[in-house]
Amino acid sequence: MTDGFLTSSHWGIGVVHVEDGRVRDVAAHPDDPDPSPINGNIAGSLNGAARVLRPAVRKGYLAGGPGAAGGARGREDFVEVEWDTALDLVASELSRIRDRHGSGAIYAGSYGWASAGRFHHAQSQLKRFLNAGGGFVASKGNYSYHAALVLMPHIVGDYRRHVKEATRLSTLAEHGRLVVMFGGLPIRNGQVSGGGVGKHRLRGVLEDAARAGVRFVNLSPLRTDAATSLDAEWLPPRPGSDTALMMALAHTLLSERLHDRTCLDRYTVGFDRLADYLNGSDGIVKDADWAAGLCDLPADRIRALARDMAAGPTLITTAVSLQRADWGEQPLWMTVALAAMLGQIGLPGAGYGIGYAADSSIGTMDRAAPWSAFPQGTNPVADFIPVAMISDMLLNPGGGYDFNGARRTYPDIRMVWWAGGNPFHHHQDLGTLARAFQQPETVIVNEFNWTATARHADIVLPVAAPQERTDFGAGTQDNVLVPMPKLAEPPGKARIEFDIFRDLEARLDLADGFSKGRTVEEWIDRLWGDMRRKISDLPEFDAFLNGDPLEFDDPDPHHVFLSDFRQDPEAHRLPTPSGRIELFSETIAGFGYPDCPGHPVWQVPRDWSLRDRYPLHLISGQPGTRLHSQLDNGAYSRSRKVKDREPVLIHPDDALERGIADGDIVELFNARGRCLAGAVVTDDVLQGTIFLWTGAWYDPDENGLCRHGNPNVLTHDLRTSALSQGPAAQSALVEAKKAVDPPPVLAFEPPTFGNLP
Ligand SMILES: Nc1nc2c(c(=O)[nH]1)N[C@H]1C(S)=C(S)[C@@H](COP(=O)(O)OP(=O)(O)OC[C@H]3O[C@@H](n4cnc5c(=O)[nH]c(N)nc54)[C@H](O)[C@@H]3O)O[C@H]1N2
Ligand SMILES: Nc1nc2c(c(=O)[nH]1)N[C@H]1C(S)=C(S)[C@@H](COP(=O)(O)OP(=O)(O)OC[C@H]3O[C@@H](n4cnc5c(=O)[nH]c(N)nc54)[C@H](O)[C@@H]3O)O[C@H]1N2
Ligand SMILES: [Mo]
Repeated sequence: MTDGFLTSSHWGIGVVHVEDGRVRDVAAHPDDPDPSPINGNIAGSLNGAARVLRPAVRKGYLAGGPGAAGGARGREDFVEVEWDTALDLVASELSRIRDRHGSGAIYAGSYGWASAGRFHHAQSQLKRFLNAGGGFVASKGNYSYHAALVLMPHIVGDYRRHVKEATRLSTLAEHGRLVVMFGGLPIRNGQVSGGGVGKHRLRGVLEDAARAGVRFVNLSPLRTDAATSLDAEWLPPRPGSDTALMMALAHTLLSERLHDRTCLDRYTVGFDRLADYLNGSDGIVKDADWAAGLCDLPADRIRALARDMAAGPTLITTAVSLQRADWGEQPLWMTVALAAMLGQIGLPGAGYGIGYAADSSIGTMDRAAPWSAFPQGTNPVADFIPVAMISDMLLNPGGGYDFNGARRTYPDIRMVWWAGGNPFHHHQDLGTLARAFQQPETVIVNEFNWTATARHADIVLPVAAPQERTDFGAGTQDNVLVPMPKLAEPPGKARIEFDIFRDLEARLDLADGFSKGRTVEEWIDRLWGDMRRKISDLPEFDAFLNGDPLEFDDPDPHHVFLSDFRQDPEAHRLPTPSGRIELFSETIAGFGYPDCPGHPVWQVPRDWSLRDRYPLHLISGQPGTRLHSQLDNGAYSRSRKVKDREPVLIHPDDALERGIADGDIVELFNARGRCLAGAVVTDDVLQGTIFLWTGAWYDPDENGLCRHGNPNVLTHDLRTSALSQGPAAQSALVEAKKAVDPPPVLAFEPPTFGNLP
């Protein structure tokens, strides 16, 4: 038995120290071989000044009622109110909107990671509640790997299957030889797994491979994207140039006859179309000399790498960051094409994988059984938007757009309701989002902290945090069930979301469609009971809640992606139109999108035309010190800030040229926006590229300058392509200078509260 109470987070199991009824400290679980220090944020954030303690309504909304806000959202004071007042407002507004405009005028795509815990999952609570009363406009896809979700079914098969069935990295030690990593395999990101992780295995399994003699090549603008212990060779391409680099590798294989023609014939269609393109069907031969000018790597080194890749087992890994960029489908398609040319797809320790290290479970673990979840019900509204089209939707009601072969129309949204996400951290071009958020008549946000999203709401409902409610945790692709006993009371007037929706259900006369008349305890018993019927030897919930995590066997520890297809491509046809890997897709060609034709193509990222004015490529990678924006006001995240600002990594030459010294507060800017950040001068980052981690709480002054360092004031809100309409955050160019008279950061303070006159 562990000494202390357990909790579960997306970054692992924590052992909680409670004192005077408050969470004081969360330590690592002793059985975790590589625990995450992100636990160090929990106590400070839950007890911080930014905690939402009472329901609050924007002053102008309370006085004037619903309507477009004309700039007041995000600027006006709030008035704290009683729960009855807040819930009456929500209930009457929901009824008004539904009566007048229908449920298709409510947007509750509500994207976000929320917290671990199978029952209290924020989006499930909100969506089940809205489904019980008529539904809502949903969102499709995610900010993580949206282009992959749309592209991969056309060319190989469901991307979620790629994730679940990724070739186990443990096969590298025995069968591997070379790992070529586009975007590296950052251990920093492998701290996290959706829904939770019992044990962090990524570092261990890669180190096993290195010890067995496997070589790693880190093709990434950040040296530390490969763990030091892997002793990887660092070949940093210019960000956004990977498609060209991959094409040059492919061209070398082709021109030196190092490609596997037998495998291409057996497992793929359309290679000849791609080969013609590589050979210059558009007038440009995609050879190493051509690519060298785009990716800034020596042509000879590109050729040598291609020969090395063809000389024996090679695993190509591509980070999903590469597809969160202009034309993000292309590096994915070229990854598949390169691996197909090497002829090793379906072999252990070889082939390709997309998204390794983006989640600690990918290629390291799978779950033994489907864990129970709070059912969301069915949504009577069929309408949706691709998730990253939120600003466009709000600004263009009735407007048209392309998506995956369809011509669609934006809904006319009157109400936005968010729970468990932070669009004012996660969405691109926050200046435009702030304008878009003025359009709806009502914005409701459930939060436990005063994030920028809560500040842009009309009605803010304060909710309990994971340690303030009873639940059980389990990662979607992990094999551990974790007790999550309630360890503290929610502070102030904060409440459990289920209870909030139950009260609303009563006000709206929804005939128990949300709660089915059950309490939290009754629901959890039911979900647990469902699992006990499927998994033998599962204890009673009460015994489990006071005990250790329950670990199950890994169902398939040596799995190899597409090994069945390799053995028999007829018996195991892929779910593509041809049943094979499509290096040319008739379907995609038929859509007629100039920015995503029928085979992989090289296109110049949009911001590159601005290089003269904004010469630095901004990469906004996932932060090592937190999960996105979650608990950014906690101790560990704050300990890494530079003079209270989010750290930005800048190469010594770039710093020198601009008179910037390590520890300076700098201003990053382009035509879209400006933010402050704290300079960390380091040659771990490629010259010409700067790294500003995502997730610093957006802290705009009156002129839209973010005082704290959220990169999304600088990113563009143009999507990957008309095919998938995925977010393209990694394609922004910026300039940097030393900041003059930087104002203090106010992000972690609560907003100003006033009284109604
Ligand atoms: N520039 C740039 N932008 C990016 C990215 C990038 O690489 N670069 N990455 C993108 C990616 S991959 C992602 S996944 C997104 C992540 O974007 P989000 O998932 O929106 O980010 P989080 O910070 O995890 O937001 C979760 C919010 O839910 C709240 N929360 C937690 N638990 C609960 C709960 O029980 N109830 C309620 N009501 N709220 C809760 C937290 O306080 C937090 O504010 O960001 C995207 N944005
Ligand atoms: N600690 C922590 N871990 C996380 C998260 C978190 O917030 N915190 N978020 C989780 C989530 S939701 C997701 S989706 C995953 C995301 O996983 P990823 O998308 O893989 O994560 P990133 O950190 O954005 O990118 C990984 C690396 O790709 C490199 N890179 C960026 N652009 C380019 C490019 O154009 N070319 C090349 N060759 N390399 C490039 C950068 O050097 C960057 O460090 O991470 C997950 N893991
Ligand atoms: Mo993500």
